[in-house]
Amino acid sequence: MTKIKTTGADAIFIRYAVIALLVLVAFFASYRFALAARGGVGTTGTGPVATSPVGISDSASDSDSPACACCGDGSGSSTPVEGAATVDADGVQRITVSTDGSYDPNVIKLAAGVPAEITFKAASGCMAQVMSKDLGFFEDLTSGDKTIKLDGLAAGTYEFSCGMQMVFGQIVVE
Ligand SMILES: [Cu+2]
Repeated sequence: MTKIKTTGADAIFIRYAVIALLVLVAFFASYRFALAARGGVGTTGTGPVATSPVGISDSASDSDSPACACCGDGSGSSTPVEGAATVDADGVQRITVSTDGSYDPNVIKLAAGVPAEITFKAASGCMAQVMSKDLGFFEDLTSGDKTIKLDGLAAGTYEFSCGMQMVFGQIVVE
């Protein structure tokens, strides 16, 4: 009788061990699937190429947001803020642009044909550099305010942005 009892107990033990093993296998399978779906680990053969770009762009945007709030919110906070330069007694039109998260103003109005000086306030992080391919400048703002000196411009719209080209502004010459 004792022998039968022990074999019965063994059978139950094996049954539970098999169930536990199946649960573990199912758990790891779903865990791996979740990782692959997120593109975190490209261990599954089917889609490492397809999933990794998603993973990279996800992690890039995730790491960008805390590093520079301007880039994360840049698209949302880029509502046009107009500001016109004032022509000083020396015949130069001047305007100062603040760089706190976005350019303020981000639509800079200049008079055509009048020398201009645009001063960008000191900035760090996302806004650390200001650049314009249209006007051919690239300035570092980490050491302090920088003044861009421009000859009288022809009428038109000139784009500028942060060094990463994520936060934008326009110089509208009329
Ligand atoms: Cu930026």
